[in-house]
Amino acid sequence: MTGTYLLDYGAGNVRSLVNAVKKLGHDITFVKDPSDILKADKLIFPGVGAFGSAMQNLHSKGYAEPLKKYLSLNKPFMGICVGMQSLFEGSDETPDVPGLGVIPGRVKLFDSKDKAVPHMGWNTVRTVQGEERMTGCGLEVPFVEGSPEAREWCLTSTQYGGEGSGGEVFISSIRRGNIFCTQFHPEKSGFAGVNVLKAFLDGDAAVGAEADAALIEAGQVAPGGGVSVLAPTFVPVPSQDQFTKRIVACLDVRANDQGDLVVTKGDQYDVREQSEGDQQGDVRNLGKPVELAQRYFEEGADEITFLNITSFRNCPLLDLPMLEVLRRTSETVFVPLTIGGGIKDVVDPDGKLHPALEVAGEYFRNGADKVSIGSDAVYAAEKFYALGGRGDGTSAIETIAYAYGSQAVVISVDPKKVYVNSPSDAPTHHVIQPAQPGPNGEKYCWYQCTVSGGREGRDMDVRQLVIACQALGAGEILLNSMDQDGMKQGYDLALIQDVRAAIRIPVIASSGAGSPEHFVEVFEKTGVEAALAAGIFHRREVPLEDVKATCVKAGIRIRTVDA
Ligand code: 1PR
Repeated sequence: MTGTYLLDYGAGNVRSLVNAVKKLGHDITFVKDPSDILKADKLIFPGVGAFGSAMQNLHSKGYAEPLKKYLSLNKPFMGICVGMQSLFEGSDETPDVPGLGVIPGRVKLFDSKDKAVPHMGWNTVRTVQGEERMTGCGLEVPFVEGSPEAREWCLTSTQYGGEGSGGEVFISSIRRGNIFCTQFHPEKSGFAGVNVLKAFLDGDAAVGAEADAALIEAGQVAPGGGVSVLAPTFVPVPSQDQFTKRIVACLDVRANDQGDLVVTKGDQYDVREQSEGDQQGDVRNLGKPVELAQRYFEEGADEITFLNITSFRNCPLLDLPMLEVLRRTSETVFVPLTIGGGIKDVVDPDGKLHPALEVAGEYFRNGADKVSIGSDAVYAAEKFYALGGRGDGTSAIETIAYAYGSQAVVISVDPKKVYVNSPSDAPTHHVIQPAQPGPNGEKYCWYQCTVSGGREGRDMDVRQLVIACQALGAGEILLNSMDQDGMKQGYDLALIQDVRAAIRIPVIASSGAGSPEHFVEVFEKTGVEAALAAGIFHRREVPLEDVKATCVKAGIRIRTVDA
């Protein structure tokens, strides 16, 4: 059968792409056999995950040679993220695994000296003539260093980091003949990104002109993943860093006492209504997960996070409600989706054990772009220190990062303040001076990590946790605060500053937002890459648009909503 084919090797979230293609009124057939590749009129290769595992899969499934043949015939091809990177000669992400070698040059990791790496977020692409065409949002972006011949492939470039030594310019899209690739994921880049995809699908055989036009139209677009591409010498015009701060909407999800899946929200993690006497209050019900996610997408959320907050119970692999939430959300929401809660080894009722990697894979295949690990990250960090500061390759962080890339692994941290009179009262922990003294006048505190949704404190401080998680391969930290959660008094700036300074991976500030000014404050005072809120959005107390407008007014670079 001819038509448009999707080259999927079984890793990562291709559901969102298929949903976007269908929404645009096109059919798409999955490549099931190597011979399908040459039958395609148009081929989309949405590489997801890490470079090494992508290449290994291409070879083991027998797709590499037919793909090279297809490309040599100059048939319409769209590569996305790792689908673009695989065309190069190799990647620093997995240095010993060669790429297809169609494009000269290698994919290199960003330098993290002056900026958070991976590149997670929205950014702007410029044509080589210097026009700004759109904002691309990276789930993660590495960069490609090219030879002079690779210059001919570069369609757009993007700068990450400031001027001078810290700024790096990478290739954000390429085109040559009918080969068109984007480092970002158009299906995760809002409506503008979907239009880029439309241009490829609607165009006739020569895809280039249509895709170029869509890039010009796009205005603002979104995320890429992987390790991105660069050669600063390609860029004939001065570039400018347009990387934006992200606003994340978070949905804490659980079944209420009637068994309906609802978005709930706690104060300091207590999600039940106040009640009289011994009676347990009802679980707060703030709406339906899919509907709320849709609303936040339309209002301009840069990412949406779902947390299954009753995951401390053992959930069988097919935790159907959350999978269904993802499946349905990814039909209409085209920004990155994160799912957290229960990313750990799970045991089915029949006793069958499923490793965390398998659990995560199930979520990725159902529409998640990232998974967020809470309790299991604390246990992995404990093991890391017990082994003298190294992993043994078996933790959820390590296995998922290896298969899907570090950009797909978020660590959700649930810290609680422990006040002390003097640093010597907590000799094994990193102690700071909080803005306000403790209830008994204590001048110091440390932040204790908890597991099981804050139910159990562990002998580990936040700094120890995030350093270990970064070393194990995590790509981002979602930093909650049990003390600030739901209080609407602003983020815990001392905690966030401390974590931001300790690691180089991106940090999402969470817990306590009560006004648009709190977002400005956390961006200005801590330098975090993203800020998350829940309660104020669910209760419509602060519209997302107001948050963005206030940030823009304060001179903070923010993605404006695309139409
Ligand atoms: O341990 O890997 O199974 O993950 C469990 C996940 O569920 C963790 O990410 C943990 O943070 C989350 N969780 C568990 N119990 C609760 C609870 O509230 N009872 N939610 C919970 C944590 C915190 C934030 C919240 C922000 C912003 N929620 O995600 O959305 O604090 O709120 P605000 O803007 O209203 O202040 P595992």
